[in-house]
Amino acid sequence: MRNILAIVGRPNVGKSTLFNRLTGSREAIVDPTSGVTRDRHYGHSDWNGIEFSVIDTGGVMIGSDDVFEQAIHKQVELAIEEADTLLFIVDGREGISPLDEDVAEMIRRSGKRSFLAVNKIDTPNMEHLMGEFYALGFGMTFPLSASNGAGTGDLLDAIVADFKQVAEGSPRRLAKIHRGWSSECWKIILYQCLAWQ
Ligand SMILES: Nc1nc2c(ncn2[C@@H]2O[C@H](COP(=O)(O)OP(=O)(O)OP(=O)(O)O)[C@@H](O)[C@H]2O)c(=O)[nH]1
Ligand SMILES: [Mg+2]
Repeated sequence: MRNILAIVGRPNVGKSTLFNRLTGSREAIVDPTSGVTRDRHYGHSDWNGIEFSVIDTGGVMIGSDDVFEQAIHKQVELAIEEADTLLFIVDGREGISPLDEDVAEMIRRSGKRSFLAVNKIDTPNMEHLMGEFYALGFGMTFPLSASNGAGTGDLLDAIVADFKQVAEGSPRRLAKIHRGWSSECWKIILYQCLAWQ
């Protein structure tokens, strides 16, 4: 089973806030200063009984001369490689920035299943702010408040729809062992049949 979700976006849009909400932790540092998250951050979450891994990434600054920003960019590329689904976060209150367009392009190039969440939509009367973000060309676009949790249900329903469910009561390790066993098992039976003939 893979089920790996990477949260990506430019700095300060609320990636770590969402990561903490999904993983039920305070592991990722949330701060109003940009560029706080530098390394990839791994956590575990589940929604409606479907388990998945979450990767929090640093805010992407494309084409920057700053060595730290270049390092963060590398980390994000690695997270995109590792994940099978990408969650692109933008800041609904600030509108589309050129950096958002760069990140959108990076995600498109990856060819991976992706979702766009317009964050900081804390109240229903802010939903009109969503409008301009459809121009980024993501079919699956959701309003979100990572701070108060609004919108996370619909977003997660869509994200886990393609994730594989681990059978109830069977730990992931068991599922892996079982999968390994079955092919080995068939090989042994085949060899024994051949030996007996
Ligand atoms: N109003 C509002 N503020 C939010 C929301 N989500 C995050 N914030 C605030 O936005 C700021 C940045 O949040 P982070 O979660 O650190 O953002 P990030 O994308 O991880 O930032 P970097 O790690 O620097 O890339 C913090 O001050 C958060 O409290 C939200 O849904 N609504
Ligand atoms: Mg962060």
